[in-house]
Amino acid sequence: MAYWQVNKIKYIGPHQSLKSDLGFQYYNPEEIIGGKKMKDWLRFSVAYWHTFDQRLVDPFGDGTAIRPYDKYSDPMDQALAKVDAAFEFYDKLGVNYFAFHDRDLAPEGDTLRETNQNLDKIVDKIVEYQKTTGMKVLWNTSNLFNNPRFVAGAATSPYADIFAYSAAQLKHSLEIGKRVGAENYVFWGGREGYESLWNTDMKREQEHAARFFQMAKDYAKEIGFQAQMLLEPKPKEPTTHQYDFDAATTIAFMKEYNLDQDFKLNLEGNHANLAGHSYQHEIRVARTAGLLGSLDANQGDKLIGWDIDEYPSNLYETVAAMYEVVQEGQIGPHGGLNFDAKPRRSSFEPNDLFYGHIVGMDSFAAGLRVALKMKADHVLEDIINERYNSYNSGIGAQIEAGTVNFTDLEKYSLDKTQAQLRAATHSDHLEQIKDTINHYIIETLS
Ligand code: XLS
Ligand code: NI
Ligand code: NI
Repeated sequence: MAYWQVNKIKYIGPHQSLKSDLGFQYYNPEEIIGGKKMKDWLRFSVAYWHTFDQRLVDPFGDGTAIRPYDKYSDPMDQALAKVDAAFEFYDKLGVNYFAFHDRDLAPEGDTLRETNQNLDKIVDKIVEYQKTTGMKVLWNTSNLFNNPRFVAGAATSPYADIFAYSAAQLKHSLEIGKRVGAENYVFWGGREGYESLWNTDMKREQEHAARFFQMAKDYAKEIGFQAQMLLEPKPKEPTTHQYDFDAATTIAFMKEYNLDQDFKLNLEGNHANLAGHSYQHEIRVARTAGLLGSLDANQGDKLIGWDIDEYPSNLYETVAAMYEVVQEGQIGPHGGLNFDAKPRRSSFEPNDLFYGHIVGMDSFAAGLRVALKMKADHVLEDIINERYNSYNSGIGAQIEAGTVNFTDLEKYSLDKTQAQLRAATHSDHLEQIKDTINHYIIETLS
């Protein structure tokens, strides 16, 4: 039985008007571009939670979603039907990866033992599908934030029984990651932060979180689960302050607790905006530290300001993100673009899930095309090399080599006139750079 009333989505090339047909305008998976197939640059992943579980609720309204497995009222029957629907969806969309939380797949029982039994039954079915389809798991993770037991956090909960339960839940999630061959394992600390400092022992909570990550890494080693471990920063929401605020904060935490050898970062566009940064900034910070792992592809609405997880459509932002990826040569060692994104509440029909992924995939594919063209033409490289040119010889080279001190620099500078110093600087012509970027976007995509 077909769950989704669409044919396989194909590359149809740029269209001039609103499409009646579903198809990719910029994403051509097998096309070799910049030395690799497009699909290998981008490694798109469907997020199970948003795509198959999300009912399109908002804080003021019930879910509006119409989904093809709604007729199954028994939760386990529905969970099993969702797996069929999911694999048909991956095939029709033409993606090779998906991502999931433990709780996305199957309902909880009253004890962890019962919960694990439900989960294993669904994972059995997923593993069977993987054998026939070759579908891979970009990452899996554990939902340690929805259930009321996590009201005050999981690893950072002030209640030791909750820490213990979280560890036990995560243990099984790692075992499942191994069974499905997940390439990465993500930790998004849903409620790992505080509501108020007045009742919080911040140091103790952060030490507990670090201990939790260390134990997770040790257990993954013990069972031979080789996924790259990733921390996903987010500054706030649901808590007032999340400990993994942004890339820089999370890197400092990783270094303080010696986690930077085993963990990298999974960065999300909407989270970057909530932290007051651009997505590009977060990716640059991670790259600079050698800790770029993977990307959650979505965008926020700057006028709303919540984590609304829109499908990416802003070409300027996807160009900037892919510019960083192209400079890096890849997203991360095992990274991909996971659509941590959902349709708007008013886009409630099943096919809107395809439209959402298509605009997201096309936007990143377009971004990749533009970024590669800019790189081929050395547009920004030349500008940047020129800008730092004074460090390549003379006093600049001595500063970088560490062969001069303050006394030497005083001697060098003491009699320089203001006119000489002004002559040492140059206009950045930033407006011209932006005009050039616009030109590359329009030229490459038309
Ligand atoms: C929520 C997070 C979440 C993680 C996975 O804001 O983005 O979806 O990616 O737990
Ligand atoms: Ni995310
Ligand atoms: Ni998010």
